[in-house]
Amino acid sequence: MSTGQDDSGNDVTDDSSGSGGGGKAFKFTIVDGKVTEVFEVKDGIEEPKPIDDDNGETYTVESEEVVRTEINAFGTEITRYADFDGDKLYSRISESWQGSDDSPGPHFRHDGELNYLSTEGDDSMAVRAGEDCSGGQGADDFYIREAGDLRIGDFKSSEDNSIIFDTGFGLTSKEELQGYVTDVHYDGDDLVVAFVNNVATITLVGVGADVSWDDVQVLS
Ligand SMILES: [Ca+2]
Ligand SMILES: [Ca+2]
Ligand SMILES: [Ca+2]
Repeated sequence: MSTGQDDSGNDVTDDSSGSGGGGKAFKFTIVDGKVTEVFEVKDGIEEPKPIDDDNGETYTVESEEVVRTEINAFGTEITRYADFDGDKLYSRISESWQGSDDSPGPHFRHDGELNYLSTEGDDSMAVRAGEDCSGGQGADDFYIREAGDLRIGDFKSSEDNSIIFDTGFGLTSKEELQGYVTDVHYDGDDLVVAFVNNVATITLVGVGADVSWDDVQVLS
């Protein structure tokens, strides 16, 4: 993956750079409309990934996209991949999760799609460790579902952006979430929020004063 950052966050025709994909690219061998091989590509090296090794995972081809569906004891995860620029390298473009309430797993509340690539409109973005997540123009929602060192590249309260915690661990209020915050400080214009035991930090790059707890929602 290129480390070049697409500052606009709006160019969805180029899936090889910018904020999409969570730092990974994928290659698929497609024969007669069926995915027969999957490779993860990192730094130009292709690693084969097993398909359906546990009978829980299927790949289908839907027009220009490859769709991976994984069903496990906790729920169903659907990941979509696309290759907009035709270089055979696919990026993850979205994920969605549907869990069952009586499973022991994480109970995420948002069951719509979360996107890796932004548009000029209002996006629901998946914030993943490893890259700055940018929403581009529009009133974007940034969803926090995993721990790690998370970075949001273009948070703007004045654009009606929101940070939505959907951790799956049953948090019910901002007050409860704030109980896990151990440090909040500015590093230049970047706001850094640290959580207990350093399980996660969230950095709002260049946000300055354009954010408050009013921009935060807690789903789970
Ligand atoms: Ca591509
Ligand atoms: Ca947007
Ligand atoms: Ca935005």
